Amino acid sequence: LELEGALRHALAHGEFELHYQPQVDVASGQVVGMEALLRWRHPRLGLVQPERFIGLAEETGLIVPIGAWVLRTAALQNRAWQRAGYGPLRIAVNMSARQFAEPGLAREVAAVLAESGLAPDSLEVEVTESLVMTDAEAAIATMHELKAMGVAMSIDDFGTGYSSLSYLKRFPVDVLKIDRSFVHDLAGDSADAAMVDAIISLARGLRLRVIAEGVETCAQLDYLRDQGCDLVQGYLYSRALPVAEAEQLLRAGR
Ligand code: G
Ligand code: G
Ligand code: MN
Ligand code: NA
Repeated sequence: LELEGALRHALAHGEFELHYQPQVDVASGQVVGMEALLRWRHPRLGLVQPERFIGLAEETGLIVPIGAWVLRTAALQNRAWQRAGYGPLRIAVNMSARQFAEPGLAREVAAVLAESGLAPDSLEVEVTESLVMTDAEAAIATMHELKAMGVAMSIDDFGTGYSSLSYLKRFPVDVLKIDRSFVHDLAGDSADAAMVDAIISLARGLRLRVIAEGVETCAQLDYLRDQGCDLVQGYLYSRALPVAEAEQLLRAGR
């Protein structure tokens, strides 16, 4: 209960911030996107990671207004970066099931795009398989609404959820994000390598882009490049950065 009050207070008093993790095109080495990741700048505890509070925010429904803040903040930030000349940049935002199930979500996304002036294809919405499977028909309908607006959709943590391939065929998605658990042991575990190969060829067959998460080593990057992975995200390139540092990185890469 105390944490719930603290979360409400945080939202009302501007204690949330977004950090941005670059997504790098494997072929060109350019930063082509950023994933927005929520942080809570607590006055006493310092920077609190989302694992500590997202669960409660979901349970209490606070994730709905918090998620709305994330969406708007990320869109305005990306538009500001584009205006500053940092090139075409896509911004990826994570969504919780509760937020995605809100009846007004597509309208809210449309309003944020209108306010920010961000092109719809500069926004990517990340959902997990478990989010979609919570109420598949409703989620697929919402995905179609967003798709129709030109917003990109990705499946986060792909391969760890419970959706079947027959469902994947019905998801109007543009991107599969290979979960970092598969990337971690790429060199040492032939089963993980087989999973990664399979996801990449699946993505290619379905004409989807594929992003590998949690890329930490050159060996992992080399492997992924050889397999035809489109984008990588991970500590090898950068952790999630506060705005000023993300901007420095964009400036350096321009
Ligand atoms: O940034 P990383 O640290 O530690 O993120 C941890 C988890 O929190 C990830 O699973 C990520 O998807 C989730 N997360 C981060 N930011 C958001 C957000 O804005 N909304 C939702 N729903 N989840 C988020
Ligand atoms: O939304 P998602 O579940 O993908 O959240 C991304 C999470 O992965 C965040 O917690 C982020 O801090 C973490 N992360 C990002 N890059 C790396 C990495 O290279 N290695 C590891 N172990 N974690 C990472
Ligand atoms: Mn994510
Ligand atoms: Na993930």
